Amino acid sequence: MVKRGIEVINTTGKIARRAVLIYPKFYDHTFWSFERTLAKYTPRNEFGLPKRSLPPLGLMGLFNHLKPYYDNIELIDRNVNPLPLEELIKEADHVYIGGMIAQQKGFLEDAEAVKDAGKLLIAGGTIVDEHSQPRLMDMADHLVENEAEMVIDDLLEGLFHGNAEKLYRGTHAPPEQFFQPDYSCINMGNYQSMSVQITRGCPFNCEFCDIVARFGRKMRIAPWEHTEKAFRQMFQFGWKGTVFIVDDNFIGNPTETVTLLKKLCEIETEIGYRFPKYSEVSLNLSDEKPVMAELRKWFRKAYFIDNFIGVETNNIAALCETGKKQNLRGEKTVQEKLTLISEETGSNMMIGIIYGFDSDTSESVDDLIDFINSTHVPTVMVGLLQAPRNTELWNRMKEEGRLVEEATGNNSDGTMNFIPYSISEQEAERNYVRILEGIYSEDVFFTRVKRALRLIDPEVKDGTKSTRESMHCALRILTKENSRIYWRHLKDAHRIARKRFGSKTKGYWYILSEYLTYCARYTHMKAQTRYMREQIESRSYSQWQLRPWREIQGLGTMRLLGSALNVSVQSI
Ligand code: B12
Ligand code: SF4
Repeated sequence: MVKRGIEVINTTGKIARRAVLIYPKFYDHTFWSFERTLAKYTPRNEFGLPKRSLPPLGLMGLFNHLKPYYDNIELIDRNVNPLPLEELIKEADHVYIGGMIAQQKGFLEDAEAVKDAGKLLIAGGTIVDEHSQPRLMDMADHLVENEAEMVIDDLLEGLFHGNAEKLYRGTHAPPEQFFQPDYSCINMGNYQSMSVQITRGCPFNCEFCDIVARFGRKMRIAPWEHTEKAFRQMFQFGWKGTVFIVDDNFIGNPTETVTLLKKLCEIETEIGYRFPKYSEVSLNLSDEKPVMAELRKWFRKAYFIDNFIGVETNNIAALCETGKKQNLRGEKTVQEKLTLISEETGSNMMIGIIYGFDSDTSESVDDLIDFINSTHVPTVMVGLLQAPRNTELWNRMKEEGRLVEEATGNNSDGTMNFIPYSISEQEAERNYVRILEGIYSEDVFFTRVKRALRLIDPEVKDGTKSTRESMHCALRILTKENSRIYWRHLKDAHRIARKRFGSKTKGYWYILSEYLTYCARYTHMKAQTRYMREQIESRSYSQWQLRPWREIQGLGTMRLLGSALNVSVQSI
């Protein structure tokens, strides 16, 4: 492994005195931010602001890597710390800034402030894209695109010698090189959950997904010592909450995942604490193969309380079109597969749904709503189909002349960046609101909640937040926004819990606390649904956005699209 930067700098000293790492603010309401839930129910952070869901893991790893090269280094999450940026970076020689496209506004604001203060600016994270981020490319002194591990030392060496390049393009790092996060660089109390990354990559190749382009199809698994260290550190620093294993498909290599789960159980037995965990997995977790049955068993033992699954749609033609064949395997229906997973893992799940495939129509919306409402899954992330750069869908849309603009980087903002085939863009957006309202009305949501409460049962039922914090949240959920709704369904939750586990047992309290978690999420979903309706109702549409591609093609593309669209398509 080439480690030129490290060797040269180690023999000659530090790169500079002080570095500050910045995680910019998220401004827009997004599905996963759950900011309304966090603002209303959780205790405040150290600055008196609402907690955030998760810490900036990429920067925590970068922090650890950079530590030896500066006398002084600090990580600041701007979603947590409200102090003015100018003050925070006053003493810094180098400012590193990283994040995702959904942070674009905050990113550019901070980048501008850093440059105004005359500091050296280094940008990285999934936002960095030579083609779609021209302002950032202009503003930053140095940028790292893709994974940073294989190029970071070249950058450091360049900074040291004053000859660093403008853009470093990372390649897939071998797992032993993965940055290891340093959990001491954040105040864990500012977050609702902690995160760990164990693997990168996914063996599948769904047409719309940029994960494969980003991380490859071969699973790269961090050495066990990295994972063990992360869990030990979280425990050592007193973390007692949930841990999100952020891997894009934690079961990409099922045999290896079984081994990992066994090791997680061992280490947690040794430290005497079981973190409630959640992750992202593909639907083939329900397959009949023995290794999948083994996996489901170990998910339960390893105390997974939730898993996110990309179900995408009930439209079989759409699944074929998008190459999501793993969702079509076997004889079982999707509902049966989801039920089996919850029954055998004991954990609940969140599912992702996408609308806007070529074979989706306005008529298929009701089917989709009915399908979602027939499951036991309360938390459903619905998005309109987007074609991010570097995906096969992007290439196809470009080839077919349907691409209109860059994807927004927020897959649940009700926008599409290409012309849908069977419906117009306007119809797609209106149908999006219909879907949200169809699945987040009180009756259907709480029906799904009650189904979930009848199924979930992870092996260990302790280990969640401290009683004081839980009580604080519970009190707020039952006294603030929508509280009448939450009281109304509480008696059913109580009955289900009592019938399954007897009164006031651990199982009983587990079910009730899960019920309250769903209530808290509902506050966010309901507000997000309202917000999306307002957003979409306020949009205006050009002629070409009122027709599906199917018709536009028939009418003659050029005449309908007009010059404005042609300019933007050609520039992409
Ligand atoms: C965990 C996660 C989240 C978490 C927490 C994120 C947080 N801290 O706020 C939650 C669940 C809240 C979340 C939410 C969202 N997410 Co998200 N999320 C992820 C996920 C699964 C893992 C991120 C992670 O921790 N990776 C591990 C670390 C080690 O990797 P990393 O951060 O990329 O860092 C590496 C490099 O980028 C680099 N690096 C990072 N920063 C910097 C800075 C500098 C200076 C340098 C040099 C290098 C560098 O170094 C690291 C090692 O190589 C990624 C997918 C993925 N695998 O990356 C999606 C991902 C980042 N999310 C995405 C999206 C779209 C969203 C949402 C908009 C979804 C939605 N509709 O709600 C929201 C927006 C967030 C919000 N708060 O509102 C997209 C972003 C697309 C893009 N190009 O920006 C991704 C890539 C998934 C995808 N393929 O679509 N997300
Ligand atoms: S299974 Fe998930 S992570 Fe893998 S390619 Fe498909 S959408 Fe992407």
